[in-house]
This record gives sequence, C-alpha cells and structure tokens, in this order.
Amino acid sequence: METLCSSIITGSQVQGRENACEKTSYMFLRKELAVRLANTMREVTLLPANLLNQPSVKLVQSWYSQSFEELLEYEKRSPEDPHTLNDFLEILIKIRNRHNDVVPTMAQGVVEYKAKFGFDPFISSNVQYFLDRFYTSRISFRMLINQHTLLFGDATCLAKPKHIGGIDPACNVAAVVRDAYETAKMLCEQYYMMAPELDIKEINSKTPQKPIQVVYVPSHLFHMLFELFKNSMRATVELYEISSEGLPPVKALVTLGKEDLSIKISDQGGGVPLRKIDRLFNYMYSTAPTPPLDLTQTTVPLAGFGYGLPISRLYARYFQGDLKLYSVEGVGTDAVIYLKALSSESFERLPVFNKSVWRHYQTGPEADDWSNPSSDPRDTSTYKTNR
Ligand code: P4A
Repeated sequence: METLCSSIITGSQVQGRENACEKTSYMFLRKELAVRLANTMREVTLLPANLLNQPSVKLVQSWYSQSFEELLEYEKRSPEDPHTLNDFLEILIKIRNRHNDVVPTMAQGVVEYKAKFGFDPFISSNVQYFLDRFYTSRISFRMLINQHTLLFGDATCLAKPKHIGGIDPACNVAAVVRDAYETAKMLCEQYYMMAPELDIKEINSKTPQKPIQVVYVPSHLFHMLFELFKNSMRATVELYEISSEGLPPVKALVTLGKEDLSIKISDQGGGVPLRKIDRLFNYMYSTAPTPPLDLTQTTVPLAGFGYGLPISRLYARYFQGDLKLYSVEGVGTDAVIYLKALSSESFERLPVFNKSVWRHYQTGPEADDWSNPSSDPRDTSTYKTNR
C-alpha cells in the first residue's frame, strides 16, 4: 500500500518496463494481496447473519479463502528460485478468473435475502456500506493483479507501447468519451432502433486549444462513461419514443481546471425526482432477480438490472474523484465524473479496518432526530408506506 504500490499504480515514478522490477513487485504483492484479501474476509463476517447464510455469499467466501491460501504458499518461496515468478504470474491469473463473477454472485445473495426477508432499511444501509467497501477492495485487488500481469506477463505490453500496465500516462479523455458513446449507441440502436447523437465540447482552462489528457486507467474511465451514456440514452429514447420530434442529443463537456478534470454528460431525458436519486446508487434497492434467459431475444436490455451507477462511482472515488447526478425533473439529467487533474493527487482510496467499521455494522441508517409524519400517532396518511 505504500511506495511501490503508488508507483505501480500511477506509473508516475515508473520510467519504463526495464526499471520496474518483477522481483520487487512479487515481494510486495505476495504480502499486500494476502492482507487485502484477509481484511475483506474479516469484514464479510460482520454482515447480518441472514445475509451471510445465503448460499451465494458462502460461495464468494469460499473463493476468497481459496485465493488467500494460494497466495500464502508464496510466503515461503524465494524470488530467486527460477520457477517462483512464473508460477506467481499463473496463480494471479487463476485468482483473477476465480473472482470474475463476484459482483453478480453477491447480487444474487442480496436477491436471495430479499426473497426471504423483504426490503429492510437497516439491512440496506449495512449492505450499502459493506458493498461499497467490498467492491472498492476488489477494484484495488484487480488493479494490482492487472499491473503485475501486464508488466511482467507475456508480450501483452507490446499492444499499447505507451501504456504502463493498465495506465495510460496520456489518456485522451474525449477519445474515451467517444468510444464509450459509440459502444452504448450500438446497444441502444439494437434495442430501440434509434439513438441520440453525441455533442462533445472541451474546455481546457490550463492550456486552451490543447486536447485534455490525464494519467488514468482508460478501462475505468470507459466503464463509468459507458454506464452514463446507457442511462442518458435510455431516458432520452423512452421519453421521445411516443413523440414525433427528433431526439435531443446527449452532450458531453470535458473540462480541465487547476484541480479537477470534469466530464459532464447531459441529456434531456426528463430527469428523475430528487426522492428517487439515492435509489439509483442503492445496491439493495436496485437488485432485481436476474430475468430468465430469453433465447428468442438476441438483444440485451440497455440499462439492465444494475449495479452500474454505484460501481461507477466507486471507480471514480478509487482515485480520489467522484461521480454525481444532478437531475431536474421534467427536463433531464446532468451526470458529472470528477477526476483529479494531477496524477500526484490520484492515489488509491482504500477501506481501512478498525473499531469504527465494527460500530457501523451495529448502528442503523439514520438516527430518528427529524420530524417524520409517520411517527405522529395522529397521522393516518400514506406517508408510512414511503420507504
Ligand atoms: N430519467 N433520467 C435518467 C433516468 C430517467 C437518468 C434513468 C428515467 C433511470 C434509471 C435508469 C436509467 C435512466 C439519466 C442519466 C443518468 C441517470 C439517470 O446518468 O438521464 O436505469 C437504472
């Protein structure tokens, strides 16, 4: 988590592949990965028992302990042994694959829980807190594995010679915006037979006229933008389907200031009322049972049963940024991704494990210290059913 990690991650101190030492990375990762797995496994046990007992959650737990044990094997193995480094590369790939389906499997666990016990605000608040930390840890874990396998694995680096592992030291933001838009557009056209146009604008307040670039992980940026474009397209198309007017374009504004690099995706899809905005980021609220596979249907729904937004926000926060929605009901939504303009400020944001974490799991969502119509005995209105 300290110095090597930050150099592996940001690439800022890594001059080139020749300098980045595989043995040093091995020594760092065999410990760091085991520590991150162990911390996560400990936190899983703090989940409410009814959730912990769901078969899907048990399955995920078994993957974690298996991977943890495999990593511990390397405690005794010297980096000087000619086989160690290659075996380690292989085991990292095996571990990464084992954990591929952690997100849908945990979602399945939440579905199982909801089917048996229903929606509960206390549990939802615990699940929200837990999954945000759990998925952040998973993002970091995969980031470290990817860096090691890309830097020291077979000739994969040759594909993107200027990249440092998964990091592009000169990531052209508008290019990723366009790429994510085109991918979402294909899905949208398959599903709705139409898609809004894209309108991109760049404002570089530091060096006007120069394209905006950043040291970043393009796959993370793509993931976030793809999600936002799918949402904007869905809202736009569903609002205009019934009218004869043309679709209003989705607008992207890429800006660079002293501190922030911001990307705003704006649509005129009718917006979401404020009361419902939090739900878009809520894991428990937005998990619906996976629809049975319909073999007659060849297209995938545009914005699915999704963890898209909460996980996109974790990607943004992972390097000290954020993702926010500003919606105006009746008009449309602005979604903003905030990134740090300077790579020196985009270090990892990781969950830590201490007493206050434990306390979090013991206490509920919010204290009952604001007036609430449903707690007034004279009140017989329908407020009670809201939430
Ligand atoms: N209006 N605006 C949005 C949505 C609606 C919106 C929407 C109905 C709600 C849920 C959803 C997809 C779209 C938007 C941009 C956003 C987020 C929401 O980034 O226009 O799927 C979960």
